[in-house]
Amino acid sequence: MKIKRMILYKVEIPMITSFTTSFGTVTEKPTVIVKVETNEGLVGFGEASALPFPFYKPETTDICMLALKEYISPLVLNKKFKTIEELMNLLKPIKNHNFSKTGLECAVWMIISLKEGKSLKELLGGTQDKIAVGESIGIKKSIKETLEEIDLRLSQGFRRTKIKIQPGWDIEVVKAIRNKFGDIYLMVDANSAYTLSDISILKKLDNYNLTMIEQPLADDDIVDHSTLQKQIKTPICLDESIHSAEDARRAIYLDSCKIINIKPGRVGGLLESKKIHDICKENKISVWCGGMLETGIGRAFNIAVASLPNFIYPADMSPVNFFYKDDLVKDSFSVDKNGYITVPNTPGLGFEVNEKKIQKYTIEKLVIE
Ligand code: OSB
Ligand code: MG
Repeated sequence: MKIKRMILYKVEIPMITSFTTSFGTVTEKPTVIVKVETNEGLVGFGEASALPFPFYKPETTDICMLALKEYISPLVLNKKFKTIEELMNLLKPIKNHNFSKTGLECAVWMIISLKEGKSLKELLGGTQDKIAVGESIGIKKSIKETLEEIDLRLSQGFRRTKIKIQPGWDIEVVKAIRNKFGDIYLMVDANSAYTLSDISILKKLDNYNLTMIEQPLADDDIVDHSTLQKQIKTPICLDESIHSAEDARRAIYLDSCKIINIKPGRVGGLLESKKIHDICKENKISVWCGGMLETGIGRAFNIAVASLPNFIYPADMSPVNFFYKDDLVKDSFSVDKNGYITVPNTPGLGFEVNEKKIQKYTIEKLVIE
């Protein structure tokens, strides 16, 4: 097949609530929707779910627009390819830009899924019919507010509680959660807020029986994560540090983590996600699916990935309407009363893309042919 045309939509759906982590507060979350049209008349959509600022990863929403237009599209437009492997080989000269690549790659997965009449789950080799879900709870104004949100989510059936931490918002809040809710399934995500000099805080956290601590140290520091993992019993989960299966191999080699958070956007797509999944499985490292506050389009691909067998821990996959006033698919997924999402079995995205909504929330559009 050949890609005849790509349309990039920078879309911004108003948020219901802001989301605060150690790296900053997301109050607006523009995203890039990539529409791909092939010479055979097939159409697919993907999402490049970077943040609007470079505080999580350097690639931002605007950088995705630029990279897709200037660097990615010239390498793929009107070029022949049969498989995702061949598509990604065309993109090999481009370093990083994983969110941008994911936007395109996912749109092509959708097209192949439609063409072959197989669901994304089937194409990927997914084995799980449903995905366990936990909410990722941002840093709040008060401990009281945090406890209230946890209470609500537990009553709604969510399988796991993840809270964001940073120096000054860590031991006390974890302690308050344990005091109120006892031995619930609890984990924390630091988004790189600590260094090895904070070892005394990290050792204190170690006493609270957390399922894992996500990305305590810098995103380029699997060496220090290895040093830290030797000193604490809580499993370290890497998020920001892992951009590829090669990164996963090195982190496993150094014993820098016991768990990996796989986000298709961060690692450059579903194919790379599967490679990370596979190398982790071989090495008895369990994985789970993270999120980038995607719309229903991006989340649909995450759901497909999370159906692979080694996705053991609940996913960061709270419904789109937790964050946004609207969505870009018609009947988005929901979380049932036991905290599970059912994985679609239909070809394509598994959810109907609402192009009217894409147009409604578009703030910038580029047609590339
Ligand atoms: O570290 O997992 C993270 C959102 C934006 C950037 C980084 C992270 C997150 C989340 C939200 O935790 C997860 C979600 O999409 O629900
Ligand atoms: Mg994280």
